[in-house]
Amino acid sequence: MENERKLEEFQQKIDANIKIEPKDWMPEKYRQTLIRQISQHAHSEIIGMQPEGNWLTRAPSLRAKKILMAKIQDEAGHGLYLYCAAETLGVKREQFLQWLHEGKAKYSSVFNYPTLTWADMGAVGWLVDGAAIVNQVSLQGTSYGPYSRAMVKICMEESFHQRQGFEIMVQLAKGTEEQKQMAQDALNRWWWPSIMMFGPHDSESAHSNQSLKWKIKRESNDELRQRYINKTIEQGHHLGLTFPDPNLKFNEETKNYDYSPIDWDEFWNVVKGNGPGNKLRINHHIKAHEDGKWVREAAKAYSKKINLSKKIA
Ligand code: FAQ
Repeated sequence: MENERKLEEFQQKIDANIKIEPKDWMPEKYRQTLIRQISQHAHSEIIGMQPEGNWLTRAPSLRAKKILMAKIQDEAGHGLYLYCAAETLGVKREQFLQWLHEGKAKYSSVFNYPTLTWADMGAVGWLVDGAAIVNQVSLQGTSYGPYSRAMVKICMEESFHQRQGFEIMVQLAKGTEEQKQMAQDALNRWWWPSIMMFGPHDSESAHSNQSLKWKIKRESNDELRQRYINKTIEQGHHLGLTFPDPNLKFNEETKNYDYSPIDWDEFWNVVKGNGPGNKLRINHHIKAHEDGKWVREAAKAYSKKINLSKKIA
């Protein structure tokens, strides 16, 4: 009875758009869903640094290198905000990383594809960050306070990232025939993976109904995917590039672009760990984590020393 009353009050708060804060009562499933989603999101930001890090030493100019470095650094910051938000739910960072390394925690499927040319830096910024923004702008209104506030800060930086990518695409699309081909090839390879980022169709989405009711998610996977497609097609036309989908067509009735069926076999194959880069990404993360052990130990020892000297003073 007591629990039912609490659940009812909780739902009333959600319906009234009152944010849930870490010390508030929340249903255990709400807490678990947030732990899963926010930590997956954090892992995506950190693993997402790898495909772009691949091109840092080969950027075509000092300007391009500085901008790419700043962008990648921002992604590390996003990961940190999100791990902090997830930690408010009572799980320690070390645990999140252990789940990632053991393959128990997911990260976005899109980061398992390779970045083969410099044009991929354009396509990742334009398409992957572009898709991430559509999702994250919506998540600014999520019901959990710490997640919502992290999203506001992240969105400001993501819009700069998307422009960084689009600028590279503009330069290549307006360049030589060979450069235009590079841009087209990158669009061909990144288009479908970026569409898959939004997850399975609503009818197949295991968590959507409950997450929408609790306003953890504010819009469904398909609604967000369609918004991303509509806005990105216009940008692609501006570049003079074509999308790798013969069925892409504006539908006068729905005012949306229709698109071909998504290859869900490919999506699930990547999600289950068999994409082109899954093993590489995780092994690299494990190695970086092990290599950084001495830094974490030194930081801990230093903070202990500071606390001790504060006590003495
Ligand atoms: N990849 O029931 P749903 C970025 C899983 S950040 C892998 O629909 P949900 C910045 C899902 O976990 C990009 N797995 O799930 C950047 C679930 O499995 P589970 C990351 C996926 O949670 C740019 C199962 O499928 N953004 O890019 C994917 O309600 C450039 C059933 O799915 C976020 O994480 C996928 N794409 O909705 C950084 C945003 N999709 O956990 C560097 C926050 C679904 O039960 C460079 N997350 N799955 O085993 C969300 O909005 C949601 O979690 C969704 C999925 C929409 C991703």
